[in-house]
Amino acid sequence: MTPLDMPMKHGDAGDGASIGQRLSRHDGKLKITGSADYALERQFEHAAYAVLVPATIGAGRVVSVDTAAALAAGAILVLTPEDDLGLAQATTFTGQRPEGAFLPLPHEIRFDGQSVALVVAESLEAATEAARRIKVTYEAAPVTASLVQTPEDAGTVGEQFNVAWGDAQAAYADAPVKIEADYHTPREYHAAMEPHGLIAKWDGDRLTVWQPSQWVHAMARNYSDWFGIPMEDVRVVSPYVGGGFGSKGFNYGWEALVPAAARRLGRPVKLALSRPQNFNLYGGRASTRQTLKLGATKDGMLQSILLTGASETSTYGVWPEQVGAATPLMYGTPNYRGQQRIVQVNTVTPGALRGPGKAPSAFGIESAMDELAYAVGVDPLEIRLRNQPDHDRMSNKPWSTRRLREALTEGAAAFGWDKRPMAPRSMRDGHQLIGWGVATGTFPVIRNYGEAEIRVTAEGRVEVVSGATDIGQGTYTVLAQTAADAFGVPVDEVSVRLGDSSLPGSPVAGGSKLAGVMTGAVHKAATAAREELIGLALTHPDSPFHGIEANTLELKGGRLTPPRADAPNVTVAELLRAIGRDGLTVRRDTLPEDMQSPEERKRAWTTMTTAQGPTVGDYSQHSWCAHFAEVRVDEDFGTVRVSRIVSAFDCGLLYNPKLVESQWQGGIIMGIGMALFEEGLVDARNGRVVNNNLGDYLVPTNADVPEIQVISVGIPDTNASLLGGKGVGEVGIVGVAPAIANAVFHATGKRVRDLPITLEKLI
Ligand code: MCN
Ligand code: MOS
Repeated sequence: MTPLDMPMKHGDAGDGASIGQRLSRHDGKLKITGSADYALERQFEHAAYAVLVPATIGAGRVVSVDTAAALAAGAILVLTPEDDLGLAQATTFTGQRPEGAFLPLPHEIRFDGQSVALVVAESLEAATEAARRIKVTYEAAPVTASLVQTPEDAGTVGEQFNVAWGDAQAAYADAPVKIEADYHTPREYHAAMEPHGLIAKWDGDRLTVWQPSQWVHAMARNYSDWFGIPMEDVRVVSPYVGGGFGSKGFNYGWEALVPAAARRLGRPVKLALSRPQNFNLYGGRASTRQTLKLGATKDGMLQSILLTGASETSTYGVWPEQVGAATPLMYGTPNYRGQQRIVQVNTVTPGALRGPGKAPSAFGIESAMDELAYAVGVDPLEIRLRNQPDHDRMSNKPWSTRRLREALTEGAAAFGWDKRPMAPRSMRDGHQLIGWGVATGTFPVIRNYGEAEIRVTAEGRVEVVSGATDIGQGTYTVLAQTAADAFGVPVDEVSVRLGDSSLPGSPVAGGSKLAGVMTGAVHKAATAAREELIGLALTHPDSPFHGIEANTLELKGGRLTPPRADAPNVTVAELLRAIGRDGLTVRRDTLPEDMQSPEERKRAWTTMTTAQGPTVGDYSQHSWCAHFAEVRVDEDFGTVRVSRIVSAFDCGLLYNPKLVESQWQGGIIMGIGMALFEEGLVDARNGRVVNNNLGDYLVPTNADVPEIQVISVGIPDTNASLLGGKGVGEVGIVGVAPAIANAVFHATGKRVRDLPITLEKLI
């Protein structure tokens, strides 16, 4: 079934109140029943199958690749560093296009697992076997395996995100109470169920790519740049995605090999990464270290925060995992200084993973605040309430909405925080030590532009058409709700088509902004369609409303009615039939007047240069949350179980509370993973990620996840988005790990500053 055939199955009356309803996810049933057509599951006649051959050294050079045995074993094509693929560099998300040729199979090896060849055969099995027979000769070089190995002052590629106000060093020196601690977070991975990969098919000089994607437009531009063909001749299709979590937003270099092979062979080629390759052919969250110094008065009022951080990146790309992303926003300190270095190691370039920067940042500051609470003997909830800032000191702007105080108090009430004894090790149940912890989190509101088309069919149904993607977070569903309200039909009458770069423009489903951006664009297009229809109804000579004395009509529940009761009352379909129209198509975008040129439009839909940060405009805009966690720690074995979580959020207006709760819970579950399980283990000899599979890289399973109660304390914030919603997708993970670490301290008296909290750190 295609998205167009799938109506939303819900019974609101189309009276303008679909937004705010708890509709189930449009793609839910399709995914559960196996009828969602994932990009990588498309079948093509004469398709060939590709496998990537990984480097077995962590740094050095490929001297030669012997392909004879692979070709003898059935490979129909092998691409190696010797092949000139004739590719050009692609525009990056910053809008820059580097000069020169693009080499997806460079001789230089920068990390273990880097692709050294692509092997294509008639089946996946044949390609896998042939790939095994590729013999690569290397010249190995010394490896810098990870941040842990690197001295504090080595390999820095730039100090970034330096933030300062007041005189933090002097204030720290003068502070009566001082806290200083180091925090560390390891490499973490997206671990989406659906692997990365693509199917490429050429029709003459036109390329179609089926690929799981958070951003089809940017990927289409990327292929057009690499292959030197117009963007109109590239189509990227991604109707359903089995999880991305930040990893499917941009192209990776090895992806260029698949269309290149398809062109050489003159047939479709498919590549799906193996699970281990999903750990090293694109980057997860960079490992981070941070030293925090907090200076405070004896009653726990912050005087100074000093942050020095470092995160790892590759030797060929810079990904800054901003350990100071949340730190300056959380508390009202009069003095602040934050600095960060980026250190090069032999890894694939790290990337965005749900809550990038904010998640490790919150682990630092929210653990340190707990340490301060114990140093001054003030309850951890109370010390947070005392230090709430009245405005954003970094930008010197007022908060648009910041209901973190409400999140803290309402979350605490639902959790029963007032019964918490202050002393560690004061609650137990047999052999289990029980602890309660609190921590807060934030995520910026990012704004951008979008485009949408509304098609009204002869039957009076409404189709929403956009190239935006639904990666599981609910785009199909909230856009149907938005169109239903703005146009005036029941949501069952709306269908949504997404995930195709030939459709109207959209920014990335990333940065927790797509819902705010695209509900705005769909609202605009659907409102325009409604006005156009009403205009036709009033002016068309064959309309039943022609000549009535009214300057407008109501469109509600799919029916057009004039203000006067005795006048005609017709359905959208009846009107269209009367005036001899078989439908109506209206396309709108939210780009300003001066950004309407073809170049500006391309820039808007394919780069991040039009995204606006949280302090563009008069306010500082963010989503906020407070997490309360209960843990049970086995006194003998040190095993930690999270037994209860209550979290309260300010994300503004919720377009669909059911989906929002699911987003928050999903983020919280990933936070449990961050706290207790997830850690990419790197072999110090060669930089190899050794637990590169879902058996050894642990993520929370159902048995690890307790009941999670989520509460909304938000109010509509129309500075943040047209309908008043703030970002939802990522804020849930931010602050969960420190809430759990703080609960572990409360249970055991042991402060773990090095994630994940595994049993050997507690015994
Ligand atoms: N929503 C809402 N009301 C709001 C805001 C959002 O009802 N005020 C709901 C909608 O259902 C919307 C969803 O929350 O579809 C997420 O909206 P938003 O916060 O705008 O985030 P995006 O649409 O930009 O989605 C991306 C975001 C990110 S950045 C990551 S990472 C992440 C996340 O979403 N990856 C996910 N959630 C994910 N969920 C799933 N299932 N899979 C992923 O890969
Ligand atoms: Mo989300 S990490 O911004 O895709």
